[in-house]
Amino acid sequence: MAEKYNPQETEKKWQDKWAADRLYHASEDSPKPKWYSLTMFPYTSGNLHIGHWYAEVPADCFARYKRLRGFNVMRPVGFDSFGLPAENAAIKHNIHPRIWTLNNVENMRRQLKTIGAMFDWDREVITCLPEYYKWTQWFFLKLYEAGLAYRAKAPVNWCPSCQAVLANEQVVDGTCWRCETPTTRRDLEQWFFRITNYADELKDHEGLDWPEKITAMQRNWVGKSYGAEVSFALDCPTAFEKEIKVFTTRPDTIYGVTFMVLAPEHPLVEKITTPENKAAVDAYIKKSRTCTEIERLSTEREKDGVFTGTYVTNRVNGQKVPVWIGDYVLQSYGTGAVMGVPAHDERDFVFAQKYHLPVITVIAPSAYDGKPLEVAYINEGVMLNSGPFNGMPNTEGKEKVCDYLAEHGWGKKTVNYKLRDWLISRQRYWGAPIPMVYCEKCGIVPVPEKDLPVLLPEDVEFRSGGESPLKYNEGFVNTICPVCGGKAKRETDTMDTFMCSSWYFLRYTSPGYDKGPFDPVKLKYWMPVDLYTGGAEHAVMHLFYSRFFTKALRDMGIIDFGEPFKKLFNQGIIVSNHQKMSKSKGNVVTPDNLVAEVGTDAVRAYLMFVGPWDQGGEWNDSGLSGMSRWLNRVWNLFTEEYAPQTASAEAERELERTLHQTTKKITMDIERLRFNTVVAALMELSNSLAKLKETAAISAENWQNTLQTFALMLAPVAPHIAEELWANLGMEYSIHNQNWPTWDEELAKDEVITLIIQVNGKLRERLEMPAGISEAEAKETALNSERVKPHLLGKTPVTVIYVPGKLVNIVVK
Ligand code: ANZ
Ligand code: ZN
Repeated sequence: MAEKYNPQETEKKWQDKWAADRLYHASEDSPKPKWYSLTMFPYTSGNLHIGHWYAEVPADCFARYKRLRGFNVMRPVGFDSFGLPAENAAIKHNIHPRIWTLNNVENMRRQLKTIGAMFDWDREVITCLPEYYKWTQWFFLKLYEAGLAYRAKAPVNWCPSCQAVLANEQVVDGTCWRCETPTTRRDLEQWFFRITNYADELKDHEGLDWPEKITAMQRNWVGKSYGAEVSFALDCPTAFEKEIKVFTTRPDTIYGVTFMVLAPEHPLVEKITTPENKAAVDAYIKKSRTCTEIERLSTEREKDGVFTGTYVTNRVNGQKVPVWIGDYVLQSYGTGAVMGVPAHDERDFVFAQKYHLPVITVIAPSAYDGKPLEVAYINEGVMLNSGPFNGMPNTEGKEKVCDYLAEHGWGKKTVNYKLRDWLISRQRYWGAPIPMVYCEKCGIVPVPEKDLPVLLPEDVEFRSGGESPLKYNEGFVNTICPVCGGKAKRETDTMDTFMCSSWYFLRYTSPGYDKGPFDPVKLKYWMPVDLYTGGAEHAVMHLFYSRFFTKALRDMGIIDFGEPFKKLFNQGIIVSNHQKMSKSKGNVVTPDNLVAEVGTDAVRAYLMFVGPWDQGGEWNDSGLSGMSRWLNRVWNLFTEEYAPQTASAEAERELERTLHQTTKKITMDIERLRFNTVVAALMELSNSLAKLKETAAISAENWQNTLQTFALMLAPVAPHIAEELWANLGMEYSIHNQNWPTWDEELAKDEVITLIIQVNGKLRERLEMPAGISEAEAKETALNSERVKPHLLGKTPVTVIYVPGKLVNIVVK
């Protein structure tokens, strides 16, 4: 009897050896083709949960497979470590964010090592360390030089009682998280990146192998709308402006306008509001200030507004229409003003019903009877009540109305994007300081590159209000102007942490490099990332910003490619009792405990087995024990003595076929990132081998080769036990440096037999079937055969007789 397998001991042994040998260190001077395998780096929350494992394990399996396929695989790891949680923890537990974060890094590093992944630890990056954020600041300077960074006023959440800026997360139901005072919005000078310059390019995913779901979300995020800007005549004694411009995607409905709505923040509101309406307008503006844009646009929210008292003229027909304000119109989109066409827009219809505004149908539904519409008609149709355009299909009308407006100077075709510039200023401590200085004489001055990094001071006082302590740190704020040497003040905002993660994958290519953010030669070798995996929740922000950075760098001539991630894949989530795991539900699975119980390989194999990787699956403790028992059976298969008798050609052929078939299946499934069926196929193979072993009809040499092939295919899934079994077979270290097995199509083919199908003894069909077909399969195929079915109609099969490899006889009454 072989000794029982001890996963914990074996796993530790190999992990130590792999680390000592730097087995997974990837260098650039390999003759093999490169493969950059990347998983979104974890945030330093402190603990690795099962979701992290689910992100890492199948990705590691694939990277290992690529390595066996002859690629020079680089799989780096690091920590996203700036951000609000560290600061909150600091305030709550009175611990410095740096200490809190670095403690977490240490714990998570230890936990990550238990995964037994092929991480190249020499490439670790930690975004909160000066050696890293120095280059984050460098990127800021580059974007500034390129005209892609600018300063402008933008609203922030403000608590009037704490007198402090609040992050979005700190506004709970419109109130301050600390004192529950309703928050307001306040304008502050902040830094933006001109990501909108890249709107069209970011919408385009040509040549990328990305999930359609994600590319669609990115296109929506860019939100390109074709339409027209139309000006309405304003004749108001208190405003010198003579027109108000709207943006519409439906110029074909211009004759159906019965009102106009301005965003409450629209600069004309104050000027055109008549004295009798002023109180109502002011109250409305005040109310809408407490809502976020998302709330304002929500379809569930009631659309309301107030009348300003002023009218504008629709120039195409001379109609006067009232000007309202309503907070479903956003100041930041289009022109901040909308022409209301209730007949053909759902929101406008609701608005018109509520305030008894007229509804004029200008696009006829088919077989329109001329009666008032019950709901907005938003589809295509023929134009009516539209002057010279009557009778024209509205699709054509869209173009024609634009031409008409342009001829008269009343409007023009335009394109609008939902995408906004990226606001990167954070009024926080735990982030990379923005490397800018304000000088009384010279104005805004960038910190010279040679003075980077602008270090975050250590000695700061945290204020519970949430405002950046940097503002009150005299030593930090007061500096000298790099241009004139006079007194100057530093920018006290820090950068959005999404900046740190927008380029970390570039840093991995040469993490120690100190002449720039990356060594251009190494970068050229590794980039782009061949397979990027991570959660679908990053569809827009992180994946979007990373693409922007890459494109901006390309346009600065620093790199020569424009897309960072060739292939993208999003894993699903692991649930427990059909619910997302959460502390409050008490259904959290802790990887550390599992590893202690059954070992890493079993957890790895189980995570891959629970379901297709992109769909996730249900965690089940007994499933995990099953996996652990399977690995034990594999152990026994290898280590319990094999005593061959005389080899049989038939058994050897069966073994050969099974091996080639399984190799083919596993290879193709790994290529599709379908790891659940890979594990299932390995299990099936081990069962077949166990049966064949009993027959003792396989030669000793052939048996040895078979075990080698099996170990190789097990290696990406369960790298430790595979390494141990490989060593036991007397093979050279390391299994992870070998070649993936190949298969032969011919040898993988099933042998074919001809089955005769009879009904009540009469020959009805001959069927070609694989030699190894089971009795149940043979009977089922026979009963369902098209030639046989007519003879079974209305009758019941009494017995079905199977003569293996020869015949199925169906007896019916
Ligand atoms: C008149 C009209 C008639 C409209 C009709 C639609 C249907 P997207 O596709 O999102 O670009 N709109 C324009 N600016 C707005 C703003 N700042 N806030 C809220 N809504 C705004 O939608 C553009 C449409 O949304 C525009 O076309 C305008 O309403 C409205 F039968 O103009 B439409
Ligand atoms: Zn100066």
